[in-house]
Parts: sequence; structure tokens; C-alpha cells
Amino acid sequence: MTQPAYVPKIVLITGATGGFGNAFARRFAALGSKLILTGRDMGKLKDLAASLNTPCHLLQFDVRDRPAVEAALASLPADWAAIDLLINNAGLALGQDPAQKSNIDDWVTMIDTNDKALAVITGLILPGMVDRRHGHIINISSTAASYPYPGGHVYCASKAFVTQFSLALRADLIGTGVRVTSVEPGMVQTDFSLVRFKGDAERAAKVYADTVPLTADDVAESVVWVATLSPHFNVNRVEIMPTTQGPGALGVHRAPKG
Ligand code: NDP
Ligand code: 8X3
Repeated sequence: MTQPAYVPKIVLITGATGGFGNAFARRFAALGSKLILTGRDMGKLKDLAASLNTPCHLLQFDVRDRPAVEAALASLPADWAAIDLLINNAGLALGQDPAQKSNIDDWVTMIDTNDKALAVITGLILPGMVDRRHGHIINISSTAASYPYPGGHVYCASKAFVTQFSLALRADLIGTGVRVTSVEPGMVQTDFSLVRFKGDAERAAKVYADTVPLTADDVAESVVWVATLSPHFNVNRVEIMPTTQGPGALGVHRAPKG
């Protein structure tokens, strides 16, 4: 294996208790990065940290709870505060019914989690990176940002925000030395669908039935690639999907005349 051009010393991962977060933690631990693992479930964070052979600092918060996020980040000891890589990964889809039949509370939860929280955490960590003239923010978006699908409505829109926010950050950060990347995966088998279908394991399993989805580790490979490039090299967007997936045709309503 060739040596990476660069390895971030301190990596903060949101949603470290989930499929992607876990895979990111394992990959960066293997590279020797120190990890700030954040999540809602301290038990899961402790189990993950115990399985990793690298120093970990654990922060428990719901990303939507701004005072809790602010307090947690402010509590970082000096030797953990200079974050080199922020991975904004915590997120979710809720439901896939048509928009007109959807639960508006689910919409609000997706926007609060996928967008508002991501912007707040970025806003809290970014000034330090700019001061240090060094850092990288990797936002986990989705193919849903570019390819809308039936029942995707707010989830697709929330991920379009993530992609566009990432690109707009790039515009502001020229000359600061801070990198930003939007990583946009398609179908990846994790608990994502179980969460989307609110614990309906049978419906979640159907999403991945008889096909070969990507794995969280495949996504981690992409994230590690962009994060370990030489600091002069910014990947703006990475769009990945399983070989078994591809864009579909636009929908057409047909009603025979007469
Ligand atoms: P998981 O459900 O396995 O993980 C989601 C993670 O986000 C969990 O750690 C979860 O924590 C955390 N999270 C959700 N809401 C909150 C919250 N309010 N506060 C703190 N943490 C929260 O799914 P994935 O690993 O697949 O998803 C990770 C990201 O990747 C998401 O942003 C998702 O939208 C995106 N994505 C997923 C794809 C897929 O097909 N799997 C494809 C493209 C993008 P908790 O366990 O406490 O709920
Ligand atoms: C998750 C992928 O296709 O379910 O972001 O929206 S998809």
C-alpha cells in the first residue's frame, strides 16, 4: 500500500454510532488519527472506542440540541481542540410515502438533523480551522441530492442542501487552506432503511434484497481517499453507487383520451 500524502491528526465524526460513522472511525484509527466520536448513545460510543487502537474522546449529544453541541465542543481539552477533519455524517431519512401523505414532523426532523445541525456544527468548528489555516470538512450528502425519487421529497431536498452548502463553503474558503468535500453515496446497506421505515425490518430488508449494495466500508474508502490527499488538493464532490444501481427514467402520467 502506498503511504498517504497526509493523515489528519484529529478527526471528529458525528453519528459515530451508525454504520458509516463506525466504518470511518475504524479506517481513521488504523491510519493513526486521534478520534472525537460523537453520538446520542454513550454506551455505543464507549464500545466503539474500546475496540479501536487509538486515543478517543467521546462526546454525547443530539446534534439538534444546539446548546448541548456548543457545550460539548467548548469542553474539548486543549490537546483535542484543533480538529483537522470534521465529518458531518449524522443524518437520517424518515418515511418514503408520497409528500401529500407524509408526516410533517418527520420532515422537520430531517431538516433539523441533516441541515440545521450540520450547519451549526460546521459554524462552530470552521473558524478555528480558518485561524489555523488548515482543516477539512467532509459532509455526507447523498445521490438523493442530485437524483430525486418518489417519496424522497424532504430527504432529497435536505441532501441537496448539504451538497450546495459544501460547494458554497468552497467559494468562501478559497485562500484559507481549509478543504470541503461533499460525499454523495447511493444505496449502502446499514441501519439507514430500518430507521427510515421506523423499525420495519422486513421492509428495510427489501431495499437490499437480491442486489449488491455498497457497504459502509466502501464509503469509508472514498472518505479516506479525499481526506488523505495532499492538502493542496481539494475534491469538491464524490458521487458513488453500487454497480447494480443507476439513474431511472423520469415519471410520466398517462391517461387514455376518451
Ligand atoms: P445509520 O442509521 O446507520 O447511522 C446514522 C447515524 O446518525 C447514527 O449514528 C445516528 O445516531 C446518527 N443520528 C441520527 N440522528 C441524530 C441526532 N439527532 N443526533 C445525533 N446523531 C444522530 O445510517 P448511515 O450510517 O447509513 O447514515 C449516515 C449518513 O449517511 C446519514 O447522513 C445518511 O443520510 C447518509 N447516507 C446514507 C446512505 C445509505 O444508503 N445508507 C446513502 C447516502 C447517504 P443514533 O444511533 O443515535 O440514531
Ligand atoms: C441514501 C440513499 O437512495 O435511499 O441517501 O436516498 S437513498
